[in-house]
Amino acid sequence: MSIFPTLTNKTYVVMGIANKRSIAWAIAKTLDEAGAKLVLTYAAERFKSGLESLASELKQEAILLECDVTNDEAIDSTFRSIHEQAGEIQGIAHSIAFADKEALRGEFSEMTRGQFAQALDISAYSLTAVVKAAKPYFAQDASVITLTYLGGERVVPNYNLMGVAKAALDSSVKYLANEYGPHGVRVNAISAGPIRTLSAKGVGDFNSILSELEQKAPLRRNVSAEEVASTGLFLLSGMGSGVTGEVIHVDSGYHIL
Ligand code: NDP
Ligand code: KAL
Repeated sequence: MSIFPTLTNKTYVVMGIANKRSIAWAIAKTLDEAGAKLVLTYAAERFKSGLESLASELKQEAILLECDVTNDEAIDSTFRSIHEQAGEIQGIAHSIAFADKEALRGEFSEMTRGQFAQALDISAYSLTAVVKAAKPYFAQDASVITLTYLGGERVVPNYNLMGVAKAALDSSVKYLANEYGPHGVRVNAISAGPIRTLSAKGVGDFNSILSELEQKAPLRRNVSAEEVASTGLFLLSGMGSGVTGEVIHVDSGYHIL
């Protein structure tokens, strides 16, 4: 008997696919493999055609919707539309973060008030905004995941204001888990090790972070987006029932050092 969960006829929303390297894309492929009905959201019209060609690789036909998470009305109308087109929502993968590149190098305190507010808005508040908008449409045992990073727990050079945003995100996961638990909705985070994606490109000293993990982490290797996605499948499916308010590190064990 296979223990691979079956998600046939269950609707999952995946937010944050920029391209084929995105962690969200690995999550979408894994959910698709498990038979889920997928809704993929993108930030702006210019990303639509790229996502359409990626989505054509999926087994099931996905619904594509624009959703800029800085806009409350856009979030509300996206979730209304998801409900109209796909019924109740079994789960959401929130894989979205942004900070001004200029603030992701050098001194932490050199950032501006505006850079700080934008990073916290897109990378932390958006999780709550999305959960709030989905509330009327959640299935009774729905599950939400978000992606976080170790730089929210301890100082990692150059991560700067994103570290503060991830700390806020991790804390939001706990408050949301407590509030939504009585409704049967679980909320968890995956803390991923460094993975070469568009976001990781050209920021900080990414290569040295990859090689430090390879040399020191218990597993002595880096992790793949697919490994993050299989933990995502566990949390988003019934296999993770009983787990909420948790941060699971998928980082070869680096965080224990
Ligand atoms: P990607 O660059 O592939 O994904 C980041 C996504 O954020 C993009 O799809 C981007 O959308 C989206 N986004 C930014 N601003 C907005 C907005 N206003 N509205 C909607 N979407 C927006 O990188 P990753 O896959 O690496 O990142 C996904 C998550 O994983 C992030 O939370 C990141 O912090 C986290 N993470 C990544 C790690 C890594 O090493 N890569 C390690 C640990 C955590 P668009 O392209 O359409 O603008
Ligand atoms: C310590 C690490 C090295 C890198 C330092 C900071 C990384 C911050 C992540 C943040 C999400 C990156 C950006 O916001 C980049 C942005 O300013 C420019 N890029 C874009 O606009 C592209 C086109 C779009 C698609 O990107 C976004 N985000 O919209 C952290 C490493 C080791 C681990 C990482 C990369 C963690 C993480 O949180 O992503």
